Amino acid sequence: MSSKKKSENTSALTETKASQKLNHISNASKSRIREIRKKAENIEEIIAGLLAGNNTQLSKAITLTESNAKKHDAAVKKIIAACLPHANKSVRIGITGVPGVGKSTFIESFGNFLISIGKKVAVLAVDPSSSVSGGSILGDKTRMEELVKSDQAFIRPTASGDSLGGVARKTRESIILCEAAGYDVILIETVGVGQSETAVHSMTDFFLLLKLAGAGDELQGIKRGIIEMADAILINKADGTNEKAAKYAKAEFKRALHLYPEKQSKWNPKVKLCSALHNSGIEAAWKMLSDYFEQTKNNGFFEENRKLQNKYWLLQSIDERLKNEFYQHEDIKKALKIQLKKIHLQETTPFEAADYLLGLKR
Ligand SMILES: Nc1nc2c(ncn2[C@@H]2O[C@H](COP(=O)(O)OP(=O)(O)OP(=O)(O)O)[C@@H](O)[C@H]2O)c(=O)[nH]1
Ligand SMILES: [Mg+2]
Repeated sequence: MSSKKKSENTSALTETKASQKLNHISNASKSRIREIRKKAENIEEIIAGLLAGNNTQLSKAITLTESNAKKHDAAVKKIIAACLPHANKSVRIGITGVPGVGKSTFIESFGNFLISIGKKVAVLAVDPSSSVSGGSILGDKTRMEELVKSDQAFIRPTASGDSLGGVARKTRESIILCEAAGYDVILIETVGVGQSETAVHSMTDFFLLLKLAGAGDELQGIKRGIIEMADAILINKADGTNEKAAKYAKAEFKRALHLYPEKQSKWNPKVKLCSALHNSGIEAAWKMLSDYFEQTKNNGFFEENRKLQNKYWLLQSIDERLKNEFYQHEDIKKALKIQLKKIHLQETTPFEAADYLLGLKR
């Protein structure tokens, strides 16, 4: 008895207490360590899976890059860094055209053709309107029935975001991830009515404009600048009773394209017919694209253009970051509200207010 009592009072007891205390601390940190390890394992798993061409892991990686949460920053950097050495080995094709021209139908037909010749096809999108509506340009996967089912295809709806810049950045990162996952043809869709074409043009090697016969440019909502960016105009729905009008439109566009200055790529933009619905002109479209890639890889433009695009995206990223850091700062948010009110009351000028806001310590 006494010996037990004695032992309870010895340093051994103190030690037990101490170790209990330590245990308590180490339990908390243990779970923290476990959490960190789990996250690290998850990231490793995502990277390994993605590089092995696993679509589920690719999706997870894209979801992480699309997240605006600061806590994902480190993971995203790690994933991108792991993917970069495996990226760049693809052709990136921008596809634009007004709603209803047949973009989704074309991507289904073209994508399936590409898979039939052994390619892996990723479909991404840039759609600024979906950032507002929360909707998605590729919501109509019903038009891509076959492609959706193929394990050689990866279809990702447009990223949502609060600005075109944000959405475009996410799409650019997705391109890198898709390439690292082994996708060798990247199709990037956008609706041909706004600023998003410029963004898509600046992240692709080839810019394809889908058009309809018989509708004027005003009617199709296509801006002159978009025609200037196009490496090819594909007149879709050249089938049935529409075929004659399509042939006529082709001649018209060919004439019109002569009026544009020579492209830096030295490529002469082509005008072709196709019927996405009936799979005609699809193989010819790929042949034309292959010719383009061959020509621009031989004359150095392909490589040069990607470098230029990277420089452009560096500046874009800085712009984007600076703007976000500014507008998301709590003090700025409050001060901006006050300055807007002051402008309304004509108590300050926009320039004065801007000077003041930009001069605030953040
Ligand atoms: N006749 C004919 N109809 C086509 C062709 N391609 C597409 N269509 C039809 O045109 C309609 C619109 O096609 P989509 O592929 O959804 O067009 P979209 O450009 O993706 O449209 P948005 O997603 O709204 O921008 C559908 O009813 C298609 O079946 C074609 O080559 N010929
Ligand atoms: Mg569509």
